[in-house]
Amino acid sequence: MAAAEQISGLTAEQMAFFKAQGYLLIPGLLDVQRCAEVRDLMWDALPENAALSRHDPSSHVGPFSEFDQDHDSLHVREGYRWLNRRLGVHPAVVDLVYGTALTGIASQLLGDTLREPVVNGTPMGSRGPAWPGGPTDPALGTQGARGVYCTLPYGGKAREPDRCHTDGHPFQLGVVALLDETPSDGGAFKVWPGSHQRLFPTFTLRYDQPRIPYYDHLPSFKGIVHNQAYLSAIDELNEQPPIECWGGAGDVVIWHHRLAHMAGHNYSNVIRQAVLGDFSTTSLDTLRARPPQGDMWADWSKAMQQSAETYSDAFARQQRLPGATSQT
Ligand SMILES: O=C(O)CCC(=O)C(=O)O
Ligand SMILES: [Fe+2]
Repeated sequence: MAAAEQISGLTAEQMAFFKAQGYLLIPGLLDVQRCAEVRDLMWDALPENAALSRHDPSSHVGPFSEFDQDHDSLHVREGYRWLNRRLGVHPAVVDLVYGTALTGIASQLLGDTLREPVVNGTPMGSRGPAWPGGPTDPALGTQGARGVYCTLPYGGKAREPDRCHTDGHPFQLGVVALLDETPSDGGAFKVWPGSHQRLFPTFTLRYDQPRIPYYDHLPSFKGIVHNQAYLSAIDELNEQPPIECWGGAGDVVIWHHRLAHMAGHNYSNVIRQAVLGDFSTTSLDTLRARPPQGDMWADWSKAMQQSAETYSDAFARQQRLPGATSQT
């Protein structure tokens, strides 16, 4: 992709593809030096006596040993996952996600005032999990990116099927930026193309989700409630192959908030290192509980609303879409 094309944001074809498929791979968007800086920060944040050691690749294979594991929601080291959410508000990470390149693209797609990050503000996970033993809510108190999310190599672990999900918190546009070389089958983010169109109308609320309280003595329902239409759609999507967002440092995938996705399984021998972040507009405060009926792009920019969702076969192939044929 020519650098000149990126200066003023996305091309009409990139926007069309995003609209139709719910994701867009943007290779080489971010500064590789910044990526290297964030990799250093990740290693520097480990305790000095950790068994996981940067210069000993044999120590990179998961799961975390009992000695190294930590359930601190700001710096998780559990199983194969190493999530440093504290770094989500570090100036270098905020610069990667909310620097001019991605902010320009988010403005072009969302067409409204973006919520601004707070450098050195409150990171995701500051208020602990969403419910006892549950996941951490990416929106609760978060003033920066979600953080640096790593997946250790699985080593001899048996292969597992791919299983998709959608995120339970309100936002509009997701970003996953690779910090280092991530081979295919190496834990890259995976997306189910077109699933945003299938899933969007199954939600009760346009950006949010009904929540149910967690009670110890009534453990069958925890936090989020999904309806049958959504659950059936997820079952169907799980039968379809995802697109794998492998690549190198500085490569980015942007994705629609209702796109089905997963953290890939890491069958490589290198750690998957990525920054995850969300974009939202200030109008999300009023939009989030509206119903999902009508034009699903009504809240997006005029250019997105008008996009005809057409792109070439060659472009679809660059985006790794199997059996690519142009949509009309
Ligand atoms: O780490 C990843 O690639 C994805 C993680 C994810 O989907 C999530 O935390 O909701
Ligand atoms: Fe997710």
